[in-house]
Amino acid sequence: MALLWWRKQGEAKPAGEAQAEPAAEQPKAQTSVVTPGHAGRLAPPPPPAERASWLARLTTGLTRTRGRFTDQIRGLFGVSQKFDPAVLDDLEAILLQADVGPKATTDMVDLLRRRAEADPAFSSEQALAALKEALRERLSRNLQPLNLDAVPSVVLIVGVNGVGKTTTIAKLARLFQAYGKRILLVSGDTFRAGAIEQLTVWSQRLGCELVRGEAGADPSAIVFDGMNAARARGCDLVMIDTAGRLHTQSNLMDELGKVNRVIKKVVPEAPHETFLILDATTGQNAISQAKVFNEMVPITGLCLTKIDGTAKGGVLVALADYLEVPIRFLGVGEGIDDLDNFRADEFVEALFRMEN
Ligand SMILES: Nc1nc2c(ncn2[C@@H]2O[C@H](COP(=O)(O)OP(=O)(O)O)[C@@H](O)[C@H]2O)c(=O)[nH]1
Ligand SMILES: [Mg+2]
Repeated sequence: MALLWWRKQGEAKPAGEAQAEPAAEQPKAQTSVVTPGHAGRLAPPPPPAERASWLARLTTGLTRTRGRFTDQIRGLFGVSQKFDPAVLDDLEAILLQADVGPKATTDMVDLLRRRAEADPAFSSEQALAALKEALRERLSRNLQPLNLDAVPSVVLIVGVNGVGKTTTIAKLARLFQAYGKRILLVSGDTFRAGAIEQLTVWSQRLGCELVRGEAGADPSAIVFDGMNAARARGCDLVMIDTAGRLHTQSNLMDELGKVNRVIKKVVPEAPHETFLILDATTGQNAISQAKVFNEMVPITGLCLTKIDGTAKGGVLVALADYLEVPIRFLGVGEGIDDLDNFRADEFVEALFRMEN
């Protein structure tokens, strides 16, 4: 299978404009490069073609959403062979409960009503197929190839506290390693005690290089050193962890802007991708988080974590509707292999699967 998420050769995005940096922002920090050890290292990642168990994991991860969403929909459409428009009120309630959002809900209910009006023989089976198709279409709206062909490519990871940023970095590193990428991690979360150690442990287990600094240090200084180290060492991919922050914490939000500018100082067209990590259990609130973060750093993709912990997997539809960035990756558990690319058709298939 083609690498869905590498931008194809010759499709390079126009480089972003580099911003002039005031001298006062020239960062300095005590950083260290930690090279990977061997003790306790994970076995090499399986080649992508062998990650076939993903559909099963995704299906299991969506169990709670299926319980509240898919099974109820199936119930509605299973009553009679001929589609009965009377079920549309219930369908509307189910879609809203699953956090699909008012826009997609209205559109999909209207679509089924029109189809039923136009065709007296419109069946429940056809209605279910039309609903699945509408979901697929909405979910794949913003899809575009990943912009990670440059060497080094830089991925900035942002999001509020506890959504799974650091864990997602580890999972992504594992996934990219399977494609043969040499990865350097940068511990830009100097705010929360234990964050540096958490990333250090992952870097050792994965066998990735790591640039880290002291707790409380200026994150942009560490990022600056990390960017230079990646260039000097010929790494393919730099992934930058950041502290969790809320939109109310204006100093931390400003810090994110500064980190972004420092990245550009070393590689003007970077970060090539900025992923906002969203906890799927947050539901509709994820949309406002995305809007706020996007004002500080342009978000290029979304990673949804904790799909396994939510009955509101429908929020992906709302995210695809209200935001113009693609959903990139899904996390379905705490394990290192519990993450993969988001693919709309696969997601809908897993959502409507009868059994695991
Ligand atoms: N169930 C589940 N837990 C997750 C997932 N991703 C992350 N977590 C857990 O969420 C918690 C916070 O993760 P962490 O990466 O430290 O969040 P951060 O503060 O954003 O860096 C940890 O206990 C993770 O194991 C996921 O996809 N599913
Ligand atoms: Mg973290």
